[in-house]
Amino acid sequence: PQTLQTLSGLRFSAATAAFQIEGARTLGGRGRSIWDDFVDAPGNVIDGSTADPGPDSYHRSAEDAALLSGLGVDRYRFSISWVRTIPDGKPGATPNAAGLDHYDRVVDELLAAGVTPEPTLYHWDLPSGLEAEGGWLNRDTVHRFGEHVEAVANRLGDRVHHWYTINEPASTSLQGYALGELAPGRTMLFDALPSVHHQLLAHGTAATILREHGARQVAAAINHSLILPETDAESDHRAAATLDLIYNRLFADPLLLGEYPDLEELDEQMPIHDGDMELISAPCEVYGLNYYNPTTVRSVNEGPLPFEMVPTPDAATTGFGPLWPIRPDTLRDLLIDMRTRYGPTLPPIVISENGASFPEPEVCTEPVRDDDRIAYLHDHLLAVSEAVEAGVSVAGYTVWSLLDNFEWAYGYTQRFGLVHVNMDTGQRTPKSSYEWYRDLIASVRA
Ligand code: GCO
Repeated sequence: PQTLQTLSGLRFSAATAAFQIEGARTLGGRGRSIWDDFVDAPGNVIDGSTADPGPDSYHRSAEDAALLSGLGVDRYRFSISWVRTIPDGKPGATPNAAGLDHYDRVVDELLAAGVTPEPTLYHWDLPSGLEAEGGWLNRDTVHRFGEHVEAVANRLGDRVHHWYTINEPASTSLQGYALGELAPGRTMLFDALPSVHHQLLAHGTAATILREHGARQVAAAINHSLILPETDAESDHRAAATLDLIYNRLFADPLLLGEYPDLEELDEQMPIHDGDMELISAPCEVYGLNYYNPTTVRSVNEGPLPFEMVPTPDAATTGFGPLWPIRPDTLRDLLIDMRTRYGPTLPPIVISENGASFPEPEVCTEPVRDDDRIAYLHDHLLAVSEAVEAGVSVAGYTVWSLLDNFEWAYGYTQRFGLVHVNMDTGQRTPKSSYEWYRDLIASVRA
């Protein structure tokens, strides 16, 4: 459609993450991460699946590259597993050659397919040995991460110039350390806050190392959500402001303004050392932003948190049900809010993830007709184009995900792919949305 022509300057991409697609958890000298521990403990993953073999991209990366080439995307966002490069995460370890060889091959396959690699250096697979020493609550983890980044940059920095540092630190802190829904499954509530600071420091540390290796684009991938009060009551507005603080500003303010928002109401302090905020807020070429849905909250007086998430009124939902409403207009509003809040310190935004799961068959005999996904993606791209027309600078858009994959605690029950994957055989079958995205990219380029 005509209106999407405003997007002709964007780079288009599709995303995956190592633990969600690779399988091969015990091959190539790979070590154990907090996600291996999480999936191996009974009861954590809804369908008991372990991500292995899953889409088996460890063995099928050439097929994935061919699918990306057929899609016509400019770029591919995938992640490099820390436990493949430094299996135990220990200080001063010699990097694991087989792990680096694997990503070397992946990069060459992508370049040969005409797709620019844009790897993420941390998509949740923290080495278990580091979690035993406090994980992201421990400042040393930042230095260990730097060693992983150094090993990867040494090996790939001649061919890879676009990088993501850390992925969705809010999910790790809130769901991983505060609420226990994701690995490492800790339930520390507000005591989890140091994990925020250390992940942001990991971003800054990685950015410095990558720039020394000639990086042209470095960004974190920050998940945001527009927070809506359930009613117009003042208490609901206050609850929404608190969640907005914890979910959005806690990450964007330090990255873009070099300071944390006022955390007095949380009665917590960040473990900041001299120089940290400068490192965290060193300017980046783009701001990576993952967006899926708004969050509606109501205020509550009892319990550990001052708010509770509730269904968004009158919104259609994805495969996840009522807490994943479909409201593309909130992406437009969030992008405009970002610009209003951060003004000239906000670089162009790259949507580093956007997508949806819908109930789809485990085995397909003919291509899945995922009209609901096409509508979701189309409407969110339209929202992006409205934000662009309103003056927000957007440099790229990324679909989550190229492939159906291991959806964390939801195992294989939530399918996000443009390409269907049979998890028993690894067979890949493009869905209608794959053809739609391919045609969309071609048409905005025309
Ligand atoms: C992330 C996301 C992805 C999810 C996607 C759908 O960390 O980037 O959590 O890994 O699969 O957001 O839930």
